[in-house]
Amino acid sequence: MPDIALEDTGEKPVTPTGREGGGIELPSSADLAARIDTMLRILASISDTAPEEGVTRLAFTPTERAAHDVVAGWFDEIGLTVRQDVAGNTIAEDAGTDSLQAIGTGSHLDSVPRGGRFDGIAGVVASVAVAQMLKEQGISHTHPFRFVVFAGEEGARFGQPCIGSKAVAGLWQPEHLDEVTDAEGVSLAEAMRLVGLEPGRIAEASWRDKDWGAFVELHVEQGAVLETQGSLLGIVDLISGSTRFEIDVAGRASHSGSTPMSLRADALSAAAEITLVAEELANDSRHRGTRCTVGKLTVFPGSITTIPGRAVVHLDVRDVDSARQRQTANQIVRRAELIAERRGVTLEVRLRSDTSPVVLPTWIRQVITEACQEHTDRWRVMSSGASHDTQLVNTVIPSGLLFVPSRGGLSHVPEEWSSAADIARGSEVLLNALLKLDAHPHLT
Ligand code: HGY
Ligand code: MN
Ligand code: MN
Repeated sequence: MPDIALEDTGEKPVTPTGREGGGIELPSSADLAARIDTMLRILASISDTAPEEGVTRLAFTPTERAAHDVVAGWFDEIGLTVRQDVAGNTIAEDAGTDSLQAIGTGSHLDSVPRGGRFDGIAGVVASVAVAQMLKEQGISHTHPFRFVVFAGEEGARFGQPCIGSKAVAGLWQPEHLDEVTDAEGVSLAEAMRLVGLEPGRIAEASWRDKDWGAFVELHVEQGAVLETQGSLLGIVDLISGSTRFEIDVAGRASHSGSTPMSLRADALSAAAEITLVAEELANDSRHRGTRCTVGKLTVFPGSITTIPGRAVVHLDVRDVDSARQRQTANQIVRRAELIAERRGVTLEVRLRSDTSPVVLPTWIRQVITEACQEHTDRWRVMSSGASHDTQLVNTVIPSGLLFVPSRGGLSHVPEEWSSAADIARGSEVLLNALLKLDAHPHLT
């Protein structure tokens, strides 16, 4: 294989914050679960909300970058070379004995507002644990192993999920980064610049398939299938797609006392009907696998004695079927137009993001299955209702996704919880899967 030189892709070595003195030391090589628990606690403490309110570490905020710096410091301490790309992804490399395509693993550190301590974080901590086990056990591998912390996976702030992994997939045009804004009107490009990144060079973050051979992410399930089925590990065959859009309803604000019901154009009542239509469509028996959610409804002016003149419905349509996902979104819009006509309000529909469901490559899934089987027979193949960085990475290199159980199936809430023992088991299976990929005929 020719030497694969990593050209100057705008990546810069990361000098982990405050390693001299102020750094957060990598937990000692106590037993794996204890080590994982310590790392989880350290990362959970890096948040813009108090612990009892859950973790808030939004995309492209200084808080997200601080978490990246801590993990970069851990990889540095293990002896890996650590880089940050122009999109804010942190990439650590454990060189292989040969110059071959890299095998990667990793996940994300950003969260939803008041979210959990495990979504994304478990996969990052597992990748640190794998890097540590490789070093401690002196395990050599022919392919370079790369450990990735993706930036901005959650769509909560900008309505765009998987921002960093979309960059490695080469799917961003720099001008789009100016068009995407958060609720305060801050553009994604501006937010990236404010934390020292270079959005104008986003194309340089894209991965080339001659540099990368395979990728496997460990993630908490964020659902209750594993727990209710008594399984310990989930091997994902399909990741749901998501279409996220806003329906901005304009009615007529007026006095809540002196305006007769017959003369109203109540934007919130129309928005409420639209919300129930979304739920009705998803509950239709032909929609097994469709999930519609209005997680955010913004009402203006928001005063108890004023009829709402404007209401913005934020919709998230998820599906395992690509065509049905888009059809459902279109059906919601069509029904909303009929509601608007009847109620004398107007609509503006804004698409925020649209990601297709993806079937993950069977040969990677087979490798993960074999790795699971060597640890336990309590594994199952399953689909993912949540979206993941793997969905985007898989557009450029063959990828796989391994789940560990979520207690009560809760996620995106402070009550989100997975056991360090389950994550430790997942980390050992992940290490096993990476080593199997290292010897796989598809990657020699
Ligand atoms: O929203 C999701 O599906 C994921 O947790 N980012
Ligand atoms: Mn996630
Ligand atoms: Mn999430």
